[in-house]
Amino acid sequence: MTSELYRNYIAGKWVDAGSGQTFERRNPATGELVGVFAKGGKEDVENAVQAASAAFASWRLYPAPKRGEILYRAAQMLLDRKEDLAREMTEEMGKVIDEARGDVQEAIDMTFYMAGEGRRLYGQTTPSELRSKFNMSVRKPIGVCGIITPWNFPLAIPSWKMMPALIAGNTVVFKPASFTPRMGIRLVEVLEEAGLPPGVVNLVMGSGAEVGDAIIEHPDVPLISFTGSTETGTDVATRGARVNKRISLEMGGKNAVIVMDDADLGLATDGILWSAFGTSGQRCTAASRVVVHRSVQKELSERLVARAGGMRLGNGLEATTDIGPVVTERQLETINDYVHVGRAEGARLATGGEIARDGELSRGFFHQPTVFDEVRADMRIAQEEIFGPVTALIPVDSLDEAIDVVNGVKYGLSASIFTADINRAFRAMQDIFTGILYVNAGTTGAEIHLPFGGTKATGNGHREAGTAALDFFTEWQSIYVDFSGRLQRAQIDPIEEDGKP
Ligand code: UN1
Repeated sequence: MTSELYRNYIAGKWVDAGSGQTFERRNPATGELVGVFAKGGKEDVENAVQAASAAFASWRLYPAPKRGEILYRAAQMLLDRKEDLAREMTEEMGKVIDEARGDVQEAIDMTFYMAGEGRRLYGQTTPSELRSKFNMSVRKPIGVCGIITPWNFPLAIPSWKMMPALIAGNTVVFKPASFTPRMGIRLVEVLEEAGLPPGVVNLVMGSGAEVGDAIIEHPDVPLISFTGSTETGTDVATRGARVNKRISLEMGGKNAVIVMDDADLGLATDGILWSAFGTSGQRCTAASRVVVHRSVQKELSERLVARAGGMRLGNGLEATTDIGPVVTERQLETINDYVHVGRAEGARLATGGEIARDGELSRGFFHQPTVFDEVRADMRIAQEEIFGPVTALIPVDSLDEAIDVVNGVKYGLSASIFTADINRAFRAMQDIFTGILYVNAGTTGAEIHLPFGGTKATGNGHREAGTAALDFFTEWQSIYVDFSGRLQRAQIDPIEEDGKP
Protein backbone atom coordinates (compact mmCIF):
# COMPACT_ATOMS: atom_id res chain seq x y z
CA MET A 1 0.00 0.00 0.00
CA THR A 2 1.30 3.44 -0.85
CA SER A 3 0.50 6.84 0.51
CA GLU A 4 2.81 8.76 -1.78
CA LEU A 5 1.87 12.39 -2.31
CA TYR A 6 1.30 13.18 -5.96
CA ARG A 7 1.64 16.80 -7.05
CA ASN A 8 0.35 19.07 -9.77
CA TYR A 9 2.58 19.78 -12.75
CA ILE A 10 2.91 23.44 -13.66
CA ALA A 11 5.55 25.11 -15.87
CA GLY A 12 7.61 21.92 -15.90
CA LYS A 13 7.68 21.45 -12.11
CA TRP A 14 5.85 19.12 -9.74
CA VAL A 15 4.28 21.42 -7.16
CA ASP A 16 1.94 21.33 -4.18
CA ALA A 17 -1.46 22.94 -4.43
CA GLY A 18 -1.40 26.62 -3.47
CA SER A 19 -3.81 25.86 -0.63
CA GLY A 20 -1.64 22.97 0.58
CA GLN A 21 -4.74 20.76 0.55
CA THR A 22 -4.84 17.16 -0.60
CA PHE A 23 -7.39 14.46 -1.43
CA GLU A 24 -7.31 10.66 -1.42
CA ARG A 25 -8.21 8.00 -3.91
CA ARG A 26 -9.01 4.47 -2.77
CA ASN A 27 -9.18 1.25 -4.76
CA PRO A 28 -12.88 0.58 -5.51
CA ALA A 29 -12.35 -3.18 -5.23
CA THR A 30 -10.60 -3.24 -1.86
CA GLY A 31 -10.84 0.16 -0.21
CA GLU A 32 -7.02 0.37 -0.07
CA LEU A 33 -5.38 3.73 -0.46
CA VAL A 34 -4.08 4.38 -3.97
CA GLY A 35 -2.52 7.72 -3.22
CA VAL A 36 -2.83 11.22 -1.84
CA PHE A 37 -3.05 14.01 -4.39
CA ALA A 38 -2.58 17.77 -4.41
CA LYS A 39 -6.02 19.39 -4.41
CA GLY A 40 -5.75 22.28 -6.82
CA GLY A 41 -7.89 25.39 -6.93
CA LYS A 42 -8.27 28.67 -8.75
CA GLU A 43 -4.76 29.95 -8.09
CA ASP A 44 -3.18 26.73 -9.38
CA VAL A 45 -5.26 27.00 -12.54
CA GLU A 46 -4.12 30.61 -12.89
CA ASN A 47 -0.47 29.53 -12.69
CA ALA A 48 -1.07 26.69 -15.12
CA VAL A 49 -2.76 28.96 -17.67
CA GLN A 50 0.04 31.49 -17.43
CA ALA A 51 2.62 28.76 -18.00
CA ALA A 52 0.65 27.36 -20.94
CA SER A 53 0.20 30.82 -22.48
CA ALA A 54 3.91 31.55 -22.21
CA ALA A 55 4.84 28.16 -23.69
CA PHE A 56 2.44 28.63 -26.61
CA ALA A 57 4.61 31.44 -28.01
CA SER A 58 7.39 28.98 -28.83
CA TRP A 59 5.55 25.63 -29.07
CA ARG A 60 3.36 26.83 -31.94
CA LEU A 61 6.54 27.51 -33.94
CA TYR A 62 8.27 24.24 -33.01
CA PRO A 63 8.21 22.27 -36.28
CA ALA A 64 5.25 19.88 -36.31
CA PRO A 65 7.33 16.83 -37.39
CA LYS A 66 9.57 17.51 -34.38
CA ARG A 67 6.54 17.76 -32.14
CA GLY A 68 5.69 14.38 -33.62
CA GLU A 69 9.07 12.98 -32.58
CA ILE A 70 8.31 13.83 -28.95
CA LEU A 71 4.98 12.05 -29.27
CA TYR A 72 6.65 9.01 -30.86
CA ARG A 73 8.95 8.77 -27.87
CA ALA A 74 6.00 9.15 -25.51
CA ALA A 75 4.07 6.42 -27.34
CA GLN A 76 7.04 4.06 -27.08
CA MET A 77 7.32 4.73 -23.34
CA LEU A 78 3.62 4.02 -22.86
CA LEU A 79 4.20 0.76 -24.69
CA ASP A 80 7.22 -0.11 -22.52
CA ARG A 81 5.21 0.65 -19.38
CA LYS A 82 1.96 -0.90 -20.55
CA GLU A 83 1.77 -3.61 -17.92
CA ASP A 84 2.53 -1.32 -14.98
CA LEU A 85 0.10 1.30 -16.23
CA ALA A 86 -2.65 -1.28 -16.69
CA ARG A 87 -2.14 -2.61 -13.18
CA GLU A 88 -2.24 0.87 -11.68
CA MET A 89 -5.35 1.67 -13.68
CA THR A 90 -7.16 -1.38 -12.33
CA GLU A 91 -6.20 -0.38 -8.79
CA GLU A 92 -7.41 3.14 -9.34
CA MET A 93 -10.75 2.65 -11.09
CA GLY A 94 -11.48 -1.06 -11.05
CA LYS A 95 -11.76 -2.28 -14.65
CA VAL A 96 -10.39 -5.79 -15.22
CA ILE A 97 -6.74 -5.96 -16.16
CA ASP A 98 -7.33 -7.06 -19.76
CA GLU A 99 -9.52 -4.04 -20.35
CA ALA A 100 -7.03 -1.79 -18.59
CA ARG A 101 -4.42 -3.06 -21.05
CA GLY A 102 -6.81 -2.15 -23.84
CA ASP A 103 -7.19 1.35 -22.42
CA VAL A 104 -3.40 1.81 -22.32
CA GLN A 105 -3.17 0.40 -25.86
CA GLU A 106 -5.74 2.92 -27.05
CA ALA A 107 -3.54 5.71 -25.68
CA ILE A 108 -0.48 4.17 -27.37
CA ASP A 109 -2.34 3.94 -30.67
CA MET A 110 -3.55 7.51 -30.44
CA THR A 111 -0.12 8.84 -29.54
CA PHE A 112 1.59 7.06 -32.46
CA TYR A 113 -1.19 8.10 -34.80
CA MET A 114 -1.05 11.78 -33.88
CA ALA A 115 2.76 11.70 -33.96
CA GLY A 116 2.43 10.72 -37.62
CA GLU A 117 0.06 13.63 -38.23
CA GLY A 118 3.01 15.92 -37.47
CA ARG A 119 4.22 15.16 -41.00
CA ARG A 120 0.79 15.71 -42.51
CA LEU A 121 -1.53 18.32 -40.96
CA TYR A 122 -2.65 18.83 -44.53
CA GLY A 123 -4.22 21.97 -45.86
CA GLN A 124 -5.31 22.69 -49.43
CA THR A 125 -3.66 24.43 -52.32
CA THR A 126 -6.00 25.59 -55.04
CA PRO A 127 -5.69 27.53 -58.28
CA SER A 128 -6.58 31.19 -58.04
CA GLU A 129 -9.22 32.86 -60.19
CA LEU A 130 -6.64 35.59 -60.92
CA ARG A 131 -3.27 35.45 -62.64
CA SER A 132 -0.02 35.35 -60.64
CA LYS A 133 -1.72 34.56 -57.41
CA PHE A 134 -1.29 31.53 -55.14
CA ASN A 135 -3.99 30.17 -52.80
CA MET A 136 -3.63 27.80 -49.88
CA SER A 137 -5.07 26.99 -46.51
CA VAL A 138 -3.14 26.01 -43.40
CA ARG A 139 -4.11 24.70 -39.98
CA LYS A 140 -3.14 26.97 -37.09
CA PRO A 141 -3.16 26.07 -33.40
CA ILE A 142 -5.61 27.92 -31.21
CA GLY A 143 -3.76 28.45 -27.92
CA VAL A 144 -4.28 27.06 -24.43
CA CYS A 145 -6.63 24.07 -24.45
CA GLY A 146 -8.58 23.18 -21.31
CA ILE A 147 -8.85 19.38 -21.17
CA ILE A 148 -11.31 17.88 -18.70
CA THR A 149 -11.57 14.10 -18.70
CA PRO A 150 -13.55 11.28 -17.06
CA TRP A 151 -12.41 8.29 -15.03
CA ASN A 152 -13.75 5.43 -17.17
CA PHE A 153 -10.95 5.60 -19.78
CA PRO A 154 -8.29 7.33 -17.70
CA LEU A 155 -5.49 7.09 -20.28
CA ALA A 156 -7.31 6.66 -23.57
CA ILE A 157 -9.60 9.68 -23.33
CA PRO A 158 -6.93 12.15 -22.15
CA SER A 159 -4.76 10.95 -25.04
CA TRP A 160 -7.62 11.50 -27.54
CA LYS A 161 -7.64 15.13 -26.50
CA MET A 162 -4.04 15.87 -25.62
CA MET A 163 -2.28 14.32 -28.60
CA PRO A 164 -4.18 16.16 -31.34
CA ALA A 165 -3.97 19.37 -29.29
CA LEU A 166 -0.18 19.03 -28.99
CA ILE A 167 0.63 17.92 -32.51
CA ALA A 168 -1.23 20.94 -33.83
CA GLY A 169 0.90 23.27 -31.68
CA ASN A 170 -1.47 24.05 -28.82
CA THR A 171 -0.58 23.98 -25.15
CA VAL A 172 -2.67 22.33 -22.46
CA VAL A 173 -4.13 22.70 -18.98
CA PHE A 174 -5.32 19.22 -18.05
CA LYS A 175 -7.70 18.27 -15.25
CA PRO A 176 -8.01 14.49 -14.90
CA ALA A 177 -11.04 13.05 -13.14
CA SER A 178 -10.78 13.11 -9.36
CA PHE A 179 -11.21 9.32 -9.27
CA THR A 180 -8.23 8.72 -11.61
CA PRO A 181 -5.65 11.41 -10.87
CA ARG A 182 -2.73 8.96 -10.84
CA MET A 183 -3.32 7.91 -14.43
CA GLY A 184 -3.34 11.60 -15.39
CA ILE A 185 0.02 11.98 -13.67
CA ARG A 186 1.45 8.94 -15.44
CA LEU A 187 0.54 10.36 -18.83
CA VAL A 188 2.13 13.71 -18.03
CA GLU A 189 5.27 12.01 -16.66
CA VAL A 190 5.68 10.21 -19.94
CA LEU A 191 5.32 13.41 -21.94
CA GLU A 192 7.82 15.14 -19.69
CA GLU A 193 10.36 12.32 -20.06
CA ALA A 194 9.80 12.26 -23.81
CA GLY A 195 11.08 15.83 -23.92
CA LEU A 196 8.01 18.02 -24.00
CA PRO A 197 9.18 21.54 -23.12
CA PRO A 198 8.07 23.00 -19.76
CA GLY A 199 4.67 24.67 -19.76
CA VAL A 200 3.36 22.87 -22.85
CA VAL A 201 1.28 20.51 -20.71
CA ASN A 202 0.19 21.46 -17.20
CA LEU A 203 -1.78 19.26 -14.85
CA VAL A 204 -4.07 20.50 -12.11
CA MET A 205 -5.95 17.94 -10.02
CA GLY A 206 -9.02 18.69 -7.96
CA SER A 207 -12.76 19.01 -8.16
CA GLY A 208 -14.87 20.05 -11.11
CA ALA A 209 -16.38 22.84 -9.03
CA GLU A 210 -13.00 24.41 -8.33
CA VAL A 211 -10.44 23.35 -10.93
CA GLY A 212 -12.91 22.60 -13.75
CA ASP A 213 -14.79 25.86 -13.31
CA ALA A 214 -11.61 27.91 -13.11
CA ILE A 215 -10.43 26.42 -16.43
CA ILE A 216 -13.79 26.93 -18.09
CA GLU A 217 -14.04 30.51 -16.95
CA HIS A 218 -10.47 31.56 -17.64
CA PRO A 219 -10.32 34.24 -20.37
CA ASP A 220 -6.99 32.93 -21.70
CA VAL A 221 -8.31 29.42 -22.38
CA PRO A 222 -10.06 29.70 -25.76
CA LEU A 223 -10.90 26.01 -26.10
CA ILE A 224 -12.40 23.37 -23.81
CA SER A 225 -12.58 19.67 -24.57
CA PHE A 226 -14.84 17.89 -22.13
CA THR A 227 -15.99 14.30 -21.69
CA GLY A 228 -18.48 13.52 -18.95
CA SER A 229 -22.16 13.71 -18.14
CA THR A 230 -24.67 15.48 -20.36
CA GLU A 231 -25.73 17.64 -17.45
CA THR A 232 -22.21 18.94 -16.74
CA GLY A 233 -21.34 19.20 -20.42
CA THR A 234 -24.38 21.31 -21.17
CA ASP A 235 -23.40 23.61 -18.34
CA VAL A 236 -19.83 23.85 -19.67
CA ALA A 237 -21.15 24.76 -23.12
CA THR A 238 -23.60 27.31 -21.80
CA ARG A 239 -20.99 29.14 -19.79
CA GLY A 240 -18.36 28.86 -22.49
CA ALA A 241 -20.66 30.20 -25.18
CA ARG A 242 -21.03 33.52 -23.35
CA VAL A 243 -17.33 34.15 -23.84
CA ASN A 244 -17.13 32.62 -27.32
CA LYS A 245 -15.11 29.58 -26.40
CA ARG A 246 -14.72 26.66 -28.72
CA ILE A 247 -16.19 23.71 -26.87
CA SER A 248 -16.21 20.01 -27.66
CA LEU A 249 -18.49 17.78 -25.64
CA GLU A 250 -18.62 13.99 -25.43
CA MET A 251 -21.45 13.03 -23.13
CA GLY A 252 -23.97 10.30 -22.41
CA GLY A 253 -25.23 7.37 -24.40
CA LYS A 254 -28.10 4.90 -24.39
CA ASN A 255 -26.68 2.51 -26.90
CA ALA A 256 -28.66 -0.33 -28.40
CA VAL A 257 -27.95 -3.68 -29.99
CA ILE A 258 -30.56 -4.94 -32.48
CA VAL A 259 -30.89 -8.71 -32.71
CA MET A 260 -32.92 -9.81 -35.73
CA ASP A 261 -34.59 -13.19 -36.17
CA ASP A 262 -31.89 -14.27 -38.66
CA ALA A 263 -28.98 -13.34 -36.36
CA ASP A 264 -26.28 -15.72 -35.17
CA LEU A 265 -27.53 -15.85 -31.58
CA GLY A 266 -24.28 -17.20 -30.16
CA LEU A 267 -22.37 -14.29 -31.63
CA ALA A 268 -25.05 -11.81 -30.55
CA THR A 269 -24.89 -13.17 -26.99
CA ASP A 270 -21.10 -12.73 -26.92
CA GLY A 271 -21.41 -9.20 -28.32
CA ILE A 272 -24.11 -8.16 -25.86
CA LEU A 273 -22.34 -9.52 -22.79
CA TRP A 274 -19.11 -7.81 -23.77
CA SER A 275 -20.77 -4.49 -24.56
CA ALA A 276 -23.17 -4.49 -21.61
CA PHE A 277 -20.88 -5.73 -18.84
CA GLY A 278 -17.36 -4.83 -19.99
CA THR A 279 -15.91 -2.06 -17.78
CA SER A 280 -18.89 -2.93 -15.50
CA GLY A 281 -21.13 -1.15 -18.00
CA GLN A 282 -19.29 2.10 -17.42
CA ARG A 283 -18.53 2.96 -21.02
CA CYS A 284 -20.25 5.76 -22.89
CA THR A 285 -20.63 3.14 -25.60
CA ALA A 286 -22.05 0.41 -23.32
CA ALA A 287 -25.03 -1.57 -24.63
CA SER A 288 -27.74 -0.80 -22.13
CA ARG A 289 -30.55 -1.77 -24.54
CA VAL A 290 -31.08 -4.91 -26.58
CA VAL A 291 -33.81 -4.52 -29.17
CA VAL A 292 -34.74 -8.08 -30.01
CA HIS A 293 -37.06 -9.59 -32.58
CA ARG A 294 -39.89 -11.24 -30.66
CA SER A 295 -39.36 -14.60 -32.38
CA VAL A 296 -35.89 -14.96 -30.82
CA GLN A 297 -36.54 -13.06 -27.59
CA LYS A 298 -36.97 -16.11 -25.39
CA GLU A 299 -33.90 -17.89 -26.65
CA LEU A 300 -31.68 -14.80 -26.48
CA SER A 301 -32.93 -13.99 -22.99
CA GLU A 302 -32.18 -17.53 -21.79
CA ARG A 303 -28.69 -17.46 -23.27
CA LEU A 304 -27.94 -14.08 -21.67
CA VAL A 305 -29.26 -15.15 -18.29
CA ALA A 306 -27.24 -18.38 -18.33
CA ARG A 307 -24.03 -16.61 -19.25
CA ALA A 308 -24.49 -13.53 -17.03
CA GLY A 309 -25.24 -15.76 -14.05
CA GLY A 310 -21.83 -17.43 -14.52
CA MET A 311 -19.82 -14.21 -14.68
CA ARG A 312 -17.50 -13.74 -11.72
CA LEU A 313 -17.30 -10.47 -9.85
CA GLY A 314 -14.04 -9.58 -8.17
CA ASN A 315 -10.85 -7.61 -8.06
CA GLY A 316 -9.90 -6.81 -11.65
CA LEU A 317 -6.32 -7.83 -10.99
CA GLU A 318 -7.33 -11.45 -10.49
CA ALA A 319 -7.29 -13.62 -13.58
CA THR A 320 -10.59 -15.25 -12.66
CA THR A 321 -12.53 -11.99 -12.59
CA ASP A 322 -15.00 -11.21 -15.37
CA ILE A 323 -16.47 -8.02 -13.92
CA GLY A 324 -14.73 -5.55 -11.63
CA PRO A 325 -16.25 -3.04 -9.22
CA VAL A 326 -17.96 0.17 -10.22
CA VAL A 327 -16.09 3.35 -9.54
CA THR A 328 -17.66 4.63 -6.31
CA GLU A 329 -20.25 3.79 -3.70
CA ARG A 330 -22.45 6.55 -5.05
CA GLN A 331 -22.37 5.02 -8.52
CA LEU A 332 -23.24 1.66 -7.01
CA GLU A 333 -26.30 3.16 -5.35
CA THR A 334 -27.38 4.93 -8.53
CA ILE A 335 -27.22 1.64 -10.42
CA ASN A 336 -29.21 -0.16 -7.78
CA ASP A 337 -31.78 2.64 -7.71
CA TYR A 338 -32.29 2.07 -11.43
CA VAL A 339 -32.91 -1.61 -10.76
CA HIS A 340 -35.71 -0.60 -8.38
CA VAL A 341 -37.08 1.82 -10.95
CA GLY A 342 -37.09 -0.94 -13.60
CA ARG A 343 -38.98 -3.33 -11.34
CA ALA A 344 -41.46 -0.67 -10.33
CA GLU A 345 -42.08 0.14 -13.99
CA GLY A 346 -43.02 -3.48 -14.63
CA ALA A 347 -39.94 -4.78 -16.41
CA ARG A 348 -39.10 -8.42 -15.67
CA LEU A 349 -35.82 -8.88 -13.80
CA ALA A 350 -34.33 -11.86 -15.64
CA THR A 351 -31.07 -12.08 -13.69
CA GLY A 352 -28.94 -10.10 -11.24
CA GLY A 353 -30.36 -6.96 -9.72
CA GLU A 354 -28.44 -6.92 -6.45
CA ILE A 355 -25.44 -5.22 -4.97
CA ALA A 356 -22.96 -8.05 -4.33
CA ARG A 357 -21.69 -8.20 -0.75
CA ASP A 358 -20.41 -11.77 -0.31
CA GLY A 359 -17.05 -12.16 1.42
CA GLU A 360 -14.30 -10.07 -0.13
CA LEU A 361 -16.81 -8.28 -2.32
CA SER A 362 -18.11 -6.38 0.68
CA ARG A 363 -14.89 -4.34 0.66
CA GLY A 364 -15.67 -2.83 -2.71
CA PHE A 365 -18.48 -1.60 -4.94
CA PHE A 366 -19.80 -4.58 -6.86
CA HIS A 367 -23.07 -4.96 -8.70
CA GLN A 368 -24.36 -8.18 -10.22
CA PRO A 369 -24.65 -8.24 -14.00
CA THR A 370 -28.30 -7.50 -14.54
CA VAL A 371 -30.66 -8.27 -17.41
CA PHE A 372 -34.20 -6.94 -17.61
CA ASP A 373 -36.63 -8.54 -20.04
CA GLU A 374 -40.05 -7.38 -21.32
CA VAL A 375 -38.91 -3.78 -21.23
CA ARG A 376 -40.98 -1.13 -23.00
CA ALA A 377 -39.09 1.47 -24.99
CA ASP A 378 -40.55 4.34 -22.97
CA MET A 379 -39.51 3.03 -19.56
CA ARG A 380 -36.84 4.99 -17.72
CA ILE A 381 -34.41 2.05 -17.78
CA ALA A 382 -34.77 2.11 -21.58
CA GLN A 383 -34.29 5.88 -21.85
CA GLU A 384 -31.79 7.05 -19.24
CA GLU A 385 -28.08 6.36 -19.05
CA ILE A 386 -27.35 4.04 -16.10
CA PHE A 387 -23.55 3.59 -16.41
CA GLY A 388 -23.50 0.20 -14.77
CA PRO A 389 -23.82 -3.50 -15.59
CA VAL A 390 -27.51 -3.36 -16.49
CA THR A 391 -29.12 -4.05 -19.84
CA ALA A 392 -32.73 -4.05 -20.99
CA LEU A 393 -34.33 -6.38 -23.56
CA ILE A 394 -36.98 -4.60 -25.59
CA PRO A 395 -39.01 -6.94 -27.82
CA VAL A 396 -40.12 -5.72 -31.29
CA ASP A 397 -41.88 -7.24 -34.30
CA SER A 398 -39.97 -5.79 -37.24
CA LEU A 399 -36.82 -4.04 -38.36
CA ASP A 400 -38.75 -0.79 -38.80
CA GLU A 401 -39.89 -0.92 -35.21
CA ALA A 402 -36.37 -1.83 -34.04
CA ILE A 403 -34.88 1.17 -35.82
CA ASP A 404 -37.53 3.47 -34.32
CA VAL A 405 -36.70 2.16 -30.84
CA VAL A 406 -32.96 2.62 -31.39
CA ASN A 407 -33.48 6.21 -32.55
CA GLY A 408 -36.11 6.94 -29.91
CA VAL A 409 -33.82 8.19 -27.15
CA LYS A 410 -32.26 11.57 -26.52
CA TYR A 411 -28.72 10.24 -27.07
CA GLY A 412 -26.95 9.12 -30.25
CA LEU A 413 -23.54 7.59 -29.62
CA SER A 414 -23.40 3.95 -30.69
CA ALA A 415 -25.71 1.24 -32.03
CA SER A 416 -25.35 -2.18 -33.57
CA ILE A 417 -27.29 -4.78 -35.52
CA PHE A 418 -26.87 -8.53 -35.60
CA THR A 419 -28.31 -9.93 -38.82
CA ALA A 420 -27.29 -12.29 -41.62
CA ASP A 421 -29.25 -10.23 -44.16
CA ILE A 422 -27.15 -7.63 -45.94
CA ASN A 423 -30.20 -5.61 -46.92
CA ARG A 424 -31.22 -5.27 -43.29
CA ALA A 425 -27.68 -4.29 -42.33
CA PHE A 426 -27.69 -1.51 -44.93
CA ARG A 427 -31.14 -0.36 -43.83
CA ALA A 428 -29.76 0.01 -40.30
CA MET A 429 -26.71 1.94 -41.56
CA GLN A 430 -28.98 4.25 -43.51
CA ASP A 431 -31.67 4.89 -40.93
CA ILE A 432 -29.96 4.81 -37.52
CA PHE A 433 -28.73 8.24 -36.47
CA THR A 434 -25.83 7.50 -34.14
CA GLY A 435 -22.25 8.66 -34.48
CA ILE A 436 -21.01 5.05 -34.44
CA LEU A 437 -22.67 1.96 -35.89
CA TYR A 438 -21.60 -1.68 -35.83
CA VAL A 439 -22.76 -4.62 -37.93
CA ASN A 440 -22.49 -8.05 -36.30
CA ALA A 441 -20.54 -6.70 -33.34
CA GLY A 442 -21.50 -5.06 -30.04
CA THR A 443 -21.64 -1.31 -29.40
CA THR A 444 -18.12 -0.87 -28.02
CA GLY A 445 -14.65 -1.07 -29.48
CA ALA A 446 -14.20 2.08 -31.54
CA GLU A 447 -10.75 2.36 -33.15
CA ILE A 448 -8.72 5.53 -32.83
CA HIS A 449 -8.33 6.47 -36.48
CA LEU A 450 -12.02 7.00 -37.20
CA PRO A 451 -14.14 9.83 -35.78
CA PHE A 452 -15.55 9.15 -32.31
CA GLY A 453 -18.61 10.93 -31.02
CA GLY A 454 -22.35 11.07 -31.15
CA THR A 455 -25.44 12.92 -32.21
CA LYS A 456 -28.19 14.67 -30.23
CA ALA A 457 -27.55 14.92 -26.46
CA THR A 458 -24.36 12.88 -26.78
CA GLY A 459 -22.36 15.74 -28.20
CA ASN A 460 -22.33 19.15 -29.78
CA GLY A 461 -21.30 18.31 -33.32
CA HIS A 462 -17.59 17.75 -32.86
CA ARG A 463 -15.71 14.49 -33.17
CA GLU A 464 -12.67 13.15 -31.39
CA ALA A 465 -10.08 10.76 -32.84
CA GLY A 466 -9.20 10.36 -36.51
CA THR A 467 -8.22 13.42 -38.48
CA ALA A 468 -11.60 14.84 -37.43
CA ALA A 469 -10.00 15.66 -34.06
CA LEU A 470 -7.68 18.10 -35.80
CA ASP A 471 -10.66 20.13 -36.99
CA PHE A 472 -11.48 20.89 -33.40
CA PHE A 473 -7.95 21.70 -32.27
CA THR A 474 -7.03 23.98 -35.19
CA GLU A 475 -8.30 27.06 -36.96
CA TRP A 476 -8.12 27.27 -40.72
CA GLN A 477 -6.21 30.16 -42.21
CA SER A 478 -6.74 30.82 -45.93
CA ILE A 479 -3.74 32.53 -47.48
CA TYR A 480 -3.69 34.40 -50.81
CA VAL A 481 -0.30 35.41 -52.21
CA ASP A 482 -0.47 37.90 -55.08
CA PHE A 483 2.81 38.01 -56.98
CA SER A 484 1.52 40.01 -60.00
CA GLY A 485 2.84 43.33 -58.73
CA ARG A 486 -0.45 45.10 -59.48
CA LEU A 487 -3.79 45.50 -57.77
CA GLN A 488 -6.04 42.59 -58.78
CA ARG A 489 -9.57 42.74 -57.49
CA ALA A 490 -11.19 39.33 -56.91
CA GLN A 491 -14.68 38.96 -58.38
CA ILE A 492 -14.32 42.32 -60.20
CA ASP A 493 -11.35 42.54 -62.55
CA PRO A 494 -11.54 40.62 -65.84
CA ILE A 495 -8.72 38.28 -66.77
CA GLU A 496 -6.64 39.71 -69.60
CA GLU A 497 -6.58 37.45 -72.65
CA ASP A 498 -3.07 38.25 -73.85
CA GLY A 499 -1.34 35.67 -71.72
CA LYS A 500 0.36 38.33 -69.60
CA PRO A 501 1.50 36.74 -66.31
C1 UN1 B 1 -16.07 5.90 -23.56
O1 UN1 B 1 -16.75 5.03 -23.01
O2 UN1 B 1 -16.17 7.08 -23.25
O3 UN1 B 1 -15.38 2.24 -28.17
C2 UN1 B 1 -15.03 5.60 -24.57
C3 UN1 B 1 -15.12 2.03 -26.99
C4 UN1 B 1 -13.80 2.51 -26.45
C5 UN1 B 1 -13.89 3.91 -25.99
C6 UN1 B 1 -15.08 4.21 -25.11
N1 UN1 B 1 -12.79 2.40 -27.47
O4 UN1 B 1 -15.90 1.47 -26.24
